[in-house]
Amino acid sequence: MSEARAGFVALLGPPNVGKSSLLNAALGQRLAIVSAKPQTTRSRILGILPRGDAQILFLDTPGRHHGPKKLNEALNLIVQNVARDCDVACLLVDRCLGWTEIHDELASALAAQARPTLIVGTKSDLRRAQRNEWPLEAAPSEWPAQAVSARTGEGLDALLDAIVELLPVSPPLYGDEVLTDRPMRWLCAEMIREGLFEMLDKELPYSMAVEVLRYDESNPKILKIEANLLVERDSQKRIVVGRGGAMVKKIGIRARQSIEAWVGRQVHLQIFVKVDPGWLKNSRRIEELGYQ
Ligand SMILES: Nc1nc2c(ncn2[C@@H]2O[C@H](COP(=O)(O)OP(=O)(O)OP(=O)(O)O)[C@@H](O)[C@H]2O)c(=O)[nH]1
Ligand SMILES: [Mg+2]
Repeated sequence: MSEARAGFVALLGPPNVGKSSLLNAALGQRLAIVSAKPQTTRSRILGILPRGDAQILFLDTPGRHHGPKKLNEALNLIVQNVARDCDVACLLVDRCLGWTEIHDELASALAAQARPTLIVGTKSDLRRAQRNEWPLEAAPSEWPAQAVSARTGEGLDALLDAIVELLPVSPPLYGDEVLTDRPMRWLCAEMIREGLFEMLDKELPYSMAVEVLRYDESNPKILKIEANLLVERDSQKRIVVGRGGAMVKKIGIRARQSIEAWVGRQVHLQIFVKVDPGWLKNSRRIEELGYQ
């Protein structure tokens, strides 16, 4: 009989490479939010996947990036800590874009700690990806490489097998039925935030946060949620509210539908738009909002 294995597997890489999509594809359900814009994920998200005798504890991370704001510092710290504490690292490379400076930086950090690492080529379903070289010349050759697609599932089984091989021998670290360490109210805040990337232009979602004020499950038929959309300035609030409240209404409907699909019951969602000047520079607020 094979020995039981379990351990933490970090999903690391630049913004938009497909870390959260890979997590969701591996788990076979939607846990982390995904958007076409970079820098969507703002926290370490644990997603637990049982596989045979093994338990893979995925850690989705924010894309490693540069920037002056306190929020960026906090996000990069998360990446550093996860890279340090994981048992296995998956270093993701968008096959359409290839190896970048961020990969060099992450690869040297992982090599310095002798962390078992897999190079994962993402978005393999795209024609642009298929035209590029694979495996990558620039990637350290001692690390195994696996091409995958979160969209089609290509390469996922092989990747999961390769991960299990590298996991330490250990009994399961979480109960069978546990999917994540994140509370439902936080997941709901994230689902609301996902809609912002879809519906609001350009930079605005980066200045915004979602704060759940009330999460009331006492009625088994209806889940009641009240949430603040935080913006930094009045001018942003006007855009988010929209003409006659049209935009905030649209945001609310989209969020309600995705939360209903997730929890499988009716949701009453009330959303308020609130100006919270400087939340992006305030470490305490960043922590309160669960981005640390
Ligand atoms: N075609 C295709 N698109 C993908 C695939 N994986 C991710 N994407 C797209 O790439 C974009 C970014 O995906 P995310 O999963 O949010 O990327 P991320 O690395 O988590 O991004 P951050 O959280 O911003 O660091 C989204 O538009 C996804 O739909 C894939 O396998 N195939
Ligand atoms: Mg992400």
